[in-house]
Amino acid sequence: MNNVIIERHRSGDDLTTALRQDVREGLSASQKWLPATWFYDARGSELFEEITALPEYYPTRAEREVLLREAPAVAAATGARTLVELGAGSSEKTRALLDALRSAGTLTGFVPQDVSASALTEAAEAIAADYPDLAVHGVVGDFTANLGELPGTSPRLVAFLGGTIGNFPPAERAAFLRSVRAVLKPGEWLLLGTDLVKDPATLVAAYDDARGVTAEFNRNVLTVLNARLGADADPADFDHVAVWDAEHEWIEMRLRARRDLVVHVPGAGLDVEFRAGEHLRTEVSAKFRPEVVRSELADAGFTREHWWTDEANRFGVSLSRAV
Ligand code: AVJ
Repeated sequence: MNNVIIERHRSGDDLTTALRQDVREGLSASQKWLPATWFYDARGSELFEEITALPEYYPTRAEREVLLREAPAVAAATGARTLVELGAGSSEKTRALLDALRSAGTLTGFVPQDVSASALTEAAEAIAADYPDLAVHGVVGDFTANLGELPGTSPRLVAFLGGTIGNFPPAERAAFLRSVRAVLKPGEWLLLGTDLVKDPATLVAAYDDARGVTAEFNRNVLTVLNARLGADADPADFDHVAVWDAEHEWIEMRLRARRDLVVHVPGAGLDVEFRAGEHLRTEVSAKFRPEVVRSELADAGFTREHWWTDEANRFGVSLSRAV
């Protein structure tokens, strides 16, 4: 294949440095926490793909339903020449957009970006093989850090799908949307997927499936600590916990220590003590109300031109234009 290049903004060393910082901050806090990005080594990305096929995990299917139905409308509205996908993962749902933009005759380039080098490379190569006329320019990096360096010909359409925006706490979410706006020219586009507030039982089941795949995904962050920072965490010492925080309207995933224990993290110069029952927060996944998404987009300098949901109203997709 000669229509694919992969650019690395983050080496393995950069990742280790960033993880060390996050560990020093989050694991020495009185309420222990880590950012959700650390699930996604090769194994974590695979586990997430497995999650997307679980009966309880509706967001992927709901979003795919919207994209399959509305991709032609996205293509007609945007006339995008470049599709940039942040946190692309396997890019499976993105094919609906690529197909529609290709049929519309405007698309020349696809820029998938992801923190996981293995997931990104695999996805970029698969797409390059299936779309031989498309210039595929993969970027391995963190979508918060490397936005300014995203390539592509105007008009660009930035897609941030899956509801991953919900992983940011509110203040960081606003900063992130502003930074996306800052790299776009007026008239360029953002396609944003947001999971919607719904009954807590449905939400909790989506993050605590019967087969335990999400539990394994959650514990994978410990394996990443062990591999990158020489830690000695035993995943079997922690239970998977998923709770709905009704005040903040987000799901929290946590790991709960089954006994008093110490995790040594030599790569961060830290010994982390857990009391039996103590929680480590590993993810927040915020759920949204349609009007809040619109106003947050407006605050960041976007006009929402389309709002689509699946038939069952579980998941929303916003198409917005940079003001
Ligand atoms: C990939 C961030 C959208 O928050 O639903 C799946 C990750 N965590 N199950 C989400 C996830 C637990 C997922 N995102």
